[in-house]
Amino acid sequence: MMSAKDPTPSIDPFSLELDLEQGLLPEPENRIVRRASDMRGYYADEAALERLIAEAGDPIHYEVFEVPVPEEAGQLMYCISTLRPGRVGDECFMTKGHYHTVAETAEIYLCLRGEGYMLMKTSAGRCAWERMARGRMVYVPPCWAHRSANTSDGEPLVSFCVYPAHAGHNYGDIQCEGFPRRILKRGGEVVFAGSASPGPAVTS
Ligand code: S6P
Ligand code: ZN
Repeated sequence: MMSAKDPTPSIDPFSLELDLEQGLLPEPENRIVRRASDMRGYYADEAALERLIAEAGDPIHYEVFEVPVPEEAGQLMYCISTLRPGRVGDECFMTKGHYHTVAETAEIYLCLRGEGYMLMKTSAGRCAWERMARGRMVYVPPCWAHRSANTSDGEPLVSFCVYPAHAGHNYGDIQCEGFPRRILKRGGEVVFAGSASPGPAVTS
């Protein structure tokens, strides 16, 4: 553990080569997998999700690949997040979304592949979204919950994410509140629909 008195870092410098075309992290130590069945309660069309689980063999929704660093203040965690394309009803495949447990921690997403949006909200009811596409970076400020959605018709949405290693993930609040908007695709167009899930009204 680093401290001001003992600045000895707990890991040594290192480097690695990312496959920026495919969006691959070499030799990840952790692979977090979220399947359709892990997403119960998140989509508006619950019946469509159940059909997807039953008829498509509970497909993978998204994966997170990590080579973890110590979860201590001062370190930067990094990972690759890969969100598959697809719809539940007309709602685009999305991540669960979370606040950071240490709310005052920001995050950077650098999109490597695909297209989509980063949907963000504060507990005070502000809502925002930013477009994700190869080469675009999204800055998620402290205290903003964040969820990504894949709006493409066949390509994964792949991002390289960096955030303070002690940030932690708070999923419970989003499970209760949802987001004020849902990202749909109708007739080939992306639609930001008001959400029927409980939660604060959109104020911006
Ligand atoms: C971590 C960062 C991402 C997400 C990933 C999956 O702080 O924001 O790595 O973990 O995109 O999303 P979620 O909401 O299921 O953690
Ligand atoms: Zn995060």
